[in-house]
Order: sequence, then structure tokens, then C-alpha cells
Amino acid sequence: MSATVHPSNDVESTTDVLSTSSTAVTGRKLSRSQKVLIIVGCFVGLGLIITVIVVPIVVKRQGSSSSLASSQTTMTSVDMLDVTLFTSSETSMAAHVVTPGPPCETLTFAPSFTRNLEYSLRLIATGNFNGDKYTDLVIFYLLENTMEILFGCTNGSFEGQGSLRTLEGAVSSAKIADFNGDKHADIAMIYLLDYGLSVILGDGTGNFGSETRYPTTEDSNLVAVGDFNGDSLLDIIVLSLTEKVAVFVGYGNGSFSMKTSFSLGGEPMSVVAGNFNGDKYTDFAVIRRDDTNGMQMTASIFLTYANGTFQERKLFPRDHYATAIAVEDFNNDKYMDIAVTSHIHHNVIIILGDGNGSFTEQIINLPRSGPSVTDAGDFNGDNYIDLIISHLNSDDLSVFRNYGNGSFEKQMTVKTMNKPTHLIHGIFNDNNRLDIISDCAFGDCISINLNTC
Ligand SMILES: *[C@@H]1O[C@H](CO)[C@@H](O)[C@H](O)[C@H]1NC(C)=O
Ligand SMILES: *[C@@H]1O[C@H](CO)[C@@H](O)[C@H](O)[C@H]1NC(C)=O
Ligand SMILES: *[C@@H]1O[C@H](CO)[C@@H](O)[C@H](O)[C@H]1NC(C)=O
Ligand SMILES: *[C@@H]1O[C@H](CO)[C@@H](O)[C@H](O)[C@H]1NC(C)=O
Ligand SMILES: *[C@@H]1O[C@H](CO)[C@@H](O)[C@H](O)[C@H]1NC(C)=O
Ligand SMILES: [Ca+2]
Ligand SMILES: [Ca+2]
Repeated sequence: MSATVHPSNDVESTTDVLSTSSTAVTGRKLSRSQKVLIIVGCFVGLGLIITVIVVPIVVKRQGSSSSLASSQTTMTSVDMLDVTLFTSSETSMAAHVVTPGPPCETLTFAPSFTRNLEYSLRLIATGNFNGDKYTDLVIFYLLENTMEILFGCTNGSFEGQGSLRTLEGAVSSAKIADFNGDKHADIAMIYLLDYGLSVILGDGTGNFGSETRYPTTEDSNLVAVGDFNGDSLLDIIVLSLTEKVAVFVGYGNGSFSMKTSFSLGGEPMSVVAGNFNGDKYTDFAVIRRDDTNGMQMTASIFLTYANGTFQERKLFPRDHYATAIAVEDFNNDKYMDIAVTSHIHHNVIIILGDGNGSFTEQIINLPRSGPSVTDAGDFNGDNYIDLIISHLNSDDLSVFRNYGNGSFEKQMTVKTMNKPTHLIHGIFNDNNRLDIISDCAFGDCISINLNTC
């Protein structure tokens, strides 16, 4: 969860989203009769068209209020996944309020079903774009310069046809948050091999306004959202392949202004915002190439200070070959922790924060190879954040239950359709439990596993 500590202590729901083209082609608006048709279509079996949705939502708690975090999954231009989880203020994304039933002792998921996609998926993210109670999906396509929003409905399927929008290019990273305070989910995105940030504001009915672009001088790659200057308004950081971080300060009205930029010291692969030291400035955690160590991927946090500077603390002085990172409060002490997977070491390291910028490590060894992506959320309703991990070249997801006492135990294996490289969760049906969505190999479909616990 990239905890964007929003104003008081509610969390900002940010989700990785798509990129949009500057030619604000607004999402298709549907007439009333079209909507009726779609809804009917959703209820009346559409036979082969089984819609699946993947939405990453992480239930995260901050302060005393428990709020949802939506996790984002981003794929960078490199062969890595940028998996980040965002804490979200459930109020702004009404659909995500989880009121779980009694906790389940044992996690269970229904067999997966798929929904075919229009094109080949590059990025997937979740948000509530139309204000109903189901999580929606934003899918950014690889080659078509298009994003599609799929609206969740009742049983884990999605309303008939998605809402397509033409973009100016392929998106490499995106986050969803409410940037203008109207409670509707907006999207910040980065075009691959282009310079800068692009923002589109949602109207709460599934449509978005025209695109506002914020150029940088660097080749932008990743985006993260938080309140980095402590004024209670959401800001955006843009990370570039040229190892720079540009800070865009938000005015709270959906507009941003670039204030500073600094060097990261290595090419970023993945980024998550979170508050690690209890002040009012959102910090961030990254996985980046370690220039002093060749191809190694190291995880660091960058703490934000009142004077607007960011200072790095390396989380792993030793080699780690990090592949994915998630930020959550894994031990319920109200302080943000970090989970980092290592492909080489076949493990997940849970790094527990003390709220003070200091961390202690706890290593979860995996029974099998290659964690590639991870997703964190409270899947069994006991208020502890569980972990789901995908393995390279495998259809299986490993589900680790968090007992809240420092133990994570692998409880089950969830079968997906086809060697996923993206994982997200959301509420896709009516039981208020977090369901899992993953992508199919080649990105031509999504696979949905409904939570039955
Ligand atoms: C969802 O409900 C519709 C209408 O009842 C049905 O056609 C569709 O197959 C269902 N999907 C799943 C995944 O159960
Ligand atoms: C947002 O606020 C800033 C600062 O007050 C202003 O310069 C900008 O024009 C505003 N943007 C919009 C879209 O209203
Ligand atoms: C900013 O504040 C930090 C923490 O107090 C301090 O270490 C750093 O030197 C300051 N940087 C500048 C440029 O003032
Ligand atoms: C915070 O960190 C400092 C120095 O790292 C340490 O002395 C202090 O005890 C820590 N406070 C807490 C509450 O852990
Ligand atoms: C945590 O709780 C689980 C379930 O009660 C138990 O099996 C496990 O041994 C506990 N772990 C620790 C470290 O206490
Ligand atoms: Ca908004
Ligand atoms: Ca701010």
C-alpha cells in the first residue's frame, strides 16, 4: 500500500492505473437504454462472455480507523512488475468499504474463470469509477494506446462492454486517487518513453475529462501518490529511467506544479508511497537497480523531511534481487511495514517498521521458486494483512495467512488460468471479501478467483 497519508488520517485510495492520451477521448458515455441492456446482459447469462475483474485492494489501517488500501500493479518497461499497494480513504471510493463477516479460519477461493480482453494487457489497476459497490478495473493495453474500464457487477463478472478510451501512447505506470476532492476516482499516469505525467479527472459515472499533461525533462517511468509536502493535499512523484524523482505538488483542485527533483541513484523498477516515520510527510519505498552492484535490485526507503528533501535508507545492504514491494501494516501496530520479494533467494522479507523510520526484518521462505508479484490484503476478514504471491512460470498463487503474531503460514494454493504476471484484488461480488484477479499469459484475458471464505 502506498500509504498516501491523506489529510487527517484517512488513507488515500490510490491504484495503479492506466495512461491516457492527451486527446481526451472521454470514456464512452452510455445512454440509459444502453445501460439497461448492459445490466440485463450482466444478469442474463452471456454464455461465453465471462467477465473477470482484477482489482487490487488492500485493507489497511492507519491510526485507529481502518481503511482500505488498493494495491496497484504496474508493469514497467523492463521485465519487472511494479506492485504497489495503496492505502485508500474508503470514503472517497465508496465501493471499497469492507464490512467483512466473521473472520474465516481457513482461506478458500473458488476455481478461476476468465474474461477475454479487447487487446493485450500491459497494466491493470482498480478503482471505483462509477460509485456503485463493486470494484472496477482499469486496463491499459500494451500496443493499442488504449485504456479500458470494466465495471464490476454482482457475481465477479463485469458489465458487458467496457469503456474504451484512446490514449496518446502506452502507459508504463498509473495510480488512482481523488486529486480534486470531489470523491471521484481520478487517474495519474505515465506514458512509456515519454516525458512526464498525465492526469485525468473522473466524474463518478465512469467517464473522465480531458487530459492534463505535466512535462518533465526526464524519461518518466513510474508514478506514486502521497502528501509529500505535508499540506494535506495529494501530490505526485514521477520517477524516471534516468534515475530522477520529480515532485509535483498538488493544489487540491486536480492541478499540479513541479517543485523539485532529485537523483535516486539507480534506475527505478517499482515504487510505493507510505508513511514510515510518523510525521506528516509521505515517504516512499523503491526497488531500484543498484549502480554500484551491477544488476542487483535493491530496496530502499526515502524519508521526506520538512525542508522538502528526501533521504535514502537502504533496506538491504546485502544482495537481494528484489522483484516486488508492498507496503502495509502487517503486524497491526499502526506503523507501516514493507514486504519485498526476492526472486533469487526465493523468499519474502517482511520489514517491520517501528513508526520511527527504523525497521526489523522477518524472512518468509517460500516453498518454491521465483516470487514474481505479490499482493497484500485482508483476505479472511481478521484484520491482519495476508499475502498472495505468484511464481514465475506457474499457474499457482501461494496464499499466506497472517496470524498477527508475526507468523505467516502458507494456507493454500490458488489455481489461476495462465501464468500470471499481475495480481490485484478487489470486491467483485456481494460477499464483501477480497477477491483476486490475475492476468493470463500474453495478457489476452484476466482470471478471477472469488473469495469464498
Ligand atoms: C454472473 O451472473 C450472470 C447472470 O446471472 C451469469 O450469466 C454469469 O455467468 C455469472 N458469472 C459468473 C462468473 O458466475
Ligand atoms: C488550481 O489552483 C491553482 C492555485 O490556486 C491555480 O493556479 C490553478 O489554475 C487551479 N486549477 C484549476 C484547474 O482550477
Ligand atoms: C533537511 O532536513 C534534514 C532533516 O532534518 C537534514 O538532515 C537536511 O540536512 C536538511 N536539508 C537541507 C537542504 O536543509
Ligand atoms: C526511534 O529511533 C531512534 C534512533 O534510531 C531510537 O533511539 C528510538 O528509541 C526510536 N523510538 C522508538 C519509539 O522506537
Ligand atoms: C501464531 O499463531 C498461529 C495460530 O495460532 C500459531 O500456529 C503459530 O505458532 C503462532 N506463531 C508464533 C510465532 O507465535
Ligand atoms: Ca476526483
Ligand atoms: Ca501536498
